[in-house]
Amino acid sequence: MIFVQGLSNLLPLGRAGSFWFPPQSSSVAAGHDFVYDLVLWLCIIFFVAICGATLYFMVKYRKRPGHKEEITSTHNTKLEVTWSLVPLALLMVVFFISTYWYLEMVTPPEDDIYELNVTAQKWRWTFKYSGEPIGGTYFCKELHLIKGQAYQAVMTAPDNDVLHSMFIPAFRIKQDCVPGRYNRLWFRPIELSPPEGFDLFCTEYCGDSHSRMITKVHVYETEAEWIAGIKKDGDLKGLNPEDRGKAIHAQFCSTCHTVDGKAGTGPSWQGMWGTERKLADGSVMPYDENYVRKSVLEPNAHIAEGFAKPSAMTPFDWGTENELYFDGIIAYMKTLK
Ligand code: HEC
Ligand SMILES: [Cu+2]
Repeated sequence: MIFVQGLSNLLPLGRAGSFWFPPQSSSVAAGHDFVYDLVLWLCIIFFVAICGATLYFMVKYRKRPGHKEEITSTHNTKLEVTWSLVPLALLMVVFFISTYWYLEMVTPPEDDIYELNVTAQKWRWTFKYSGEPIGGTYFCKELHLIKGQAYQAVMTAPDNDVLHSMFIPAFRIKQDCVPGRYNRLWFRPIELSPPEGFDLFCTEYCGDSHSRMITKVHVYETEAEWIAGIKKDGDLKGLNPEDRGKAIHAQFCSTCHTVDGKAGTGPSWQGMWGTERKLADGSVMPYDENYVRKSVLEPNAHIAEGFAKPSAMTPFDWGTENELYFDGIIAYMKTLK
């Protein structure tokens, strides 16, 4: 019974998704699944046919009294041409269909396409939205999209970081984020997301907290909902500096820095503000605004005692929003007595 259920899961179930995939929610998902199912079914049919024939012949021509060994035939042109041409034809079908859908996936449409920046950094995602019609620049934790709109993601990771890869199963798309390089990926959502959002994973093993490098994708019906979603996620201007710093810590720093004195990948922030910081090279720096700012923009400039160079931390840079972010981080650190 379980076996039969398992087999029925192999059937392509269309837009509703299947055993293997969530519902098809982008413009390339149906093509992707078609190619996947085609290859899967070709493999299943040939596997069953070849194993079945092997077993059948093993039994039929087994050694037993009264049966003499057959002389092995050395050549059969018709058979050989058939078993060469049939697989060739099937492979050509697979090749052309896959190529068609691959080109669909890598060729952005000509119509208006919204460009957004994706930064993958140990161990979180940042989606940067700026320009019209949003007004202002926002660094979001989650990906916000409008149904039917085409998007071009320009993706990267900071210089000393490691490889990451953005995978959105509902969209059937995946692209690497390479330190110090830019990659592009376009997509067009065709379905609204469920209330909790679609999943977004990092699919390139990237260290300690790789498994925490997950987030959500929201697909909205209208532009107004989309802008509201972005502002709710990435707007720090409305918060007072301490709360802003707390939000920044949660979004960017908490995978490595605790605020309760516990050890992490980096030193805890608790009780550090205003102290003298011993560095790995034996010198001492005041733990103040300059030290914090420098540590964030250039982690390798000063290495804290007990840590090695190169720092596990890669630089953070919020561009024109830097003052807003540092103001918040510093105000929050001051509260961590
Ligand atoms: C991938 C892990 C990681 C992330 C994420 C991270 N850091 Fe760090 N951070 C470290 C490590 C490791 C050190 C110690 C080595 C060094 O001095 O660079 C450090 C050091 C620091 C220091 C110096 C601390 C001290 O006690 O001397 C500051 C300040 C700092 N980080 C701020 C931040 C801020 C702000 C963020 C978030 C915007 C952040 N870090 C995100 C790993 C990380
Ligand atoms: Cu990653």
